[in-house]
Parts: sequence; C-alpha cells; structure tokens
Amino acid sequence: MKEKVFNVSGMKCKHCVMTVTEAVTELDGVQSCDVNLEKGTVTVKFEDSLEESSITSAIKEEGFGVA
Ligand SMILES: [Cu+2]
Repeated sequence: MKEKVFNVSGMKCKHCVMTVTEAVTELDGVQSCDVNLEKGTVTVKFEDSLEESSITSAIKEEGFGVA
C-alpha cells in the first residue's frame, strides 16, 4: 500500500471535492481518497499495482491541475 499527497489546483467548492473524490475512488486499487479543499491537497492510499500517473491523469481529466 502506498500513500501520496497530490497538490491539486482548481478545486473551489464541495462539488469539485466530490468530482475529484469520485474520479480517484473509481480507479482500481484505490483504498481511500481524502480531499482538503483549503490546502488544495488530495491524499490517496492505493495498492502498489496502481501507477501514480493513473491517479494524476484521472484528476486532470476532470479539469483540475496536478503539481
Ligand atoms: Cu467546485
């Protein structure tokens, strides 16, 4: 199990939080996804089999930026 904090830009409201949470938790191997709207961070716990880049892509596909 890996844990990584992504810095995500463009999240402005609860709806953005839901969108990001859904996009990330949909991925195979994600155990948890915790979004902090004020800090602009997304903390994800995921299986070793899941590539970090897949998570980044899923977030970007929803129109948000990932540093
Ligand atoms: Cu929003």
